[in-house]
Amino acid sequence: MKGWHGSILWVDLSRGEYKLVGYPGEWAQKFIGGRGLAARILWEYLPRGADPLGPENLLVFAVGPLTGLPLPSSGKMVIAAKSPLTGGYGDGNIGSLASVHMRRAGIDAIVVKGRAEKPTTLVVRDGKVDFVDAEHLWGLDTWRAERALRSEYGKQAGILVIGPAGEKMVRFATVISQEGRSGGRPGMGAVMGSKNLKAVVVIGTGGFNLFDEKGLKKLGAQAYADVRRKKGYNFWIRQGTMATVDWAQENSVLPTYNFREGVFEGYKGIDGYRMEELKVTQRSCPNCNMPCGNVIRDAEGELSELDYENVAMLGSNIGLGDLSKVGVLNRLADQYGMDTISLGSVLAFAAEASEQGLIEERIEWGDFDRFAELTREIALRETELGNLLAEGTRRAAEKLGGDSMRYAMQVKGLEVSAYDCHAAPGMALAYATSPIGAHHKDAWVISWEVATDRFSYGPEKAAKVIELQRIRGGLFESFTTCRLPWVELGLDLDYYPKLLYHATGIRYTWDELYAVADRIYALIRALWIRELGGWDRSLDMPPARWFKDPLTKGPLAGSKLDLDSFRALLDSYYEQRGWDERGVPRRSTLERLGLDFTVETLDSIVGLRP
Ligand code: PTT
Ligand code: SF4
Repeated sequence: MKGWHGSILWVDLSRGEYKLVGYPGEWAQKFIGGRGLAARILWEYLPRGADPLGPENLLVFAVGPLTGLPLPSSGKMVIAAKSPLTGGYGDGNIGSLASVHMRRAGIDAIVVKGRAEKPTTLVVRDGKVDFVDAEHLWGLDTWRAERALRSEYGKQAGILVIGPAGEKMVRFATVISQEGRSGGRPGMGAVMGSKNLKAVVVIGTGGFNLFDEKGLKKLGAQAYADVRRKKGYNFWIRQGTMATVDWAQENSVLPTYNFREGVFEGYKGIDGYRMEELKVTQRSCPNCNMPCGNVIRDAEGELSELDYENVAMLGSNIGLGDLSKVGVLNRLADQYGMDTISLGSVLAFAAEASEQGLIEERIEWGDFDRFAELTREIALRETELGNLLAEGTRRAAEKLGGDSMRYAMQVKGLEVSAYDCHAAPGMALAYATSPIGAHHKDAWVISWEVATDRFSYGPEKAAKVIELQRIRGGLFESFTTCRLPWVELGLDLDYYPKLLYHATGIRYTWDELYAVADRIYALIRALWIRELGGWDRSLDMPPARWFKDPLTKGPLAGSKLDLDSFRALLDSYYEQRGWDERGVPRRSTLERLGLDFTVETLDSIVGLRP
């Protein structure tokens, strides 16, 4: 098999054992890698009903056949597990040298099970594993921990770490790399913490096992050159994803005051031009020639790497219009190792719950000092309120009761990312049907939506969401490379099947690639059904706020989603996917996609429809 190594590194932390094991070639061809491979592994080996924070949960680090190769932005990997935030399938995508090293180490996936007795660092060298004491690193923030490991294992080692939030099992703790890359929004850092796993160091020195290395290098070089020639390249280098702040304000989708509004009076203080004034340097993931890690000096004089999502959620969404202060909250999130999107959402939830008298303490919008303290309390689970918010908005609302679920901006337990949907039914559908909860990464349909008929609930919206889910959530997550060369600069998508051919020798047609993506989506849905023990279409509904509380400011004041129209849109989505009206894949769909192995289990849980 060319293009893949065909090996999974199994690590048992409870026993301190490991083994390198082959997996069926059919898995590689049918699921490609990254998210696809992770979902296939979890279906096969995750004990049904496992506690996400228990030793039986499996933590999967997976790369794909394009990862690490000399082609645009290929330094990415997927980290997946059963999520402690949602109870279903969870994953995230992180840019890290660790992904390149995994390829060179001859490993397609590392699967970690069990729980180490003491804090441990896993050191993987070309398929051999050392279990190294990490007691001296426990309690350190992600920057300090990574620096300590770097001085031990070298500047070029691949390093993934958790911070105090992961150790304390904050349900939205993430995995951090390179002091500013974060992956695994649905609590992948908490899963690492639950296993007493402080860090994973990967060092690989081998080759990539390619079908046609020369052809791949030639085409990869051409793609790199194309990226540089793109019209938007220079502005992208200046602002990266931060340009989205002004765009979101103009289109009334900038999350403001816990998604009550889509415009923010202080947006100029947090936009891409303000960022340019504060910018001190630029960083990137490995193998990338369009670096987007914009680093500013924050209000406390430290470096902070900004992205649109971070700034909108920790800026306008909590009423804070000073980018250097937003930068502090963003840096704290990176250092503690937790997701900025969920953090911004729980802080806004606290401010609104306080305004509504649901919690006693008065928390004011835009109160930077209190939000900074609260960030620490959440990360360390220090106070009653910090501990409550560390559970995420859904659990916090369940505990607070009253009307508080109205202020919990989440789907399936994962907090909504930074696009308001009062007047964007297609984007609301993208959140509602994302396979990990409300993440924008699978279908960022909103830019298309606002440029076409944004108020329509027609079937074309469901079709567009599915098309994007196929390309973004199915293919880029399984290739596994960064999707931004295509999304942001318009790199021709046809490069990818050709690159895949040079890597693997397999000529996938677009129909075959879409079938791979649909297979991955149906398998992930099957995993959710198995782990939750059933399915209900209310799990595919956006937050109630967008249906109930209309926007009061900006050109779209008065807008809100219409419930009946949205339900019809969801029906159309299910139908186009070959899922029944409950949101369960039909037996015929599972069989067509080659997922026969899920049929018996699903049938016994929900009774499959033909
Ligand atoms: C991603 C999510 C995003 S998506 C952002 S900003 W974005 C937030 N970034 C965080 C951060 O930073 N620190 C932190 N403590 N928490 C954060 N939470 C949020 O996490 C990221 C880039 C970006 S920046 C995006 S869109 C693209 N995402 C890709 C993806 O998902 N898949 C893929 N094949 N390519 C992608 N390319 C881009 O990567 P999650 P990263 Mg991220 C500091 O992890 O869990 O998927 O959530 O990985 O290396 O930081 O790169 O406007
Ligand atoms: Fe990383 Fe940005 Fe480059 Fe993508 S475009 S690989 S997120 S630096």
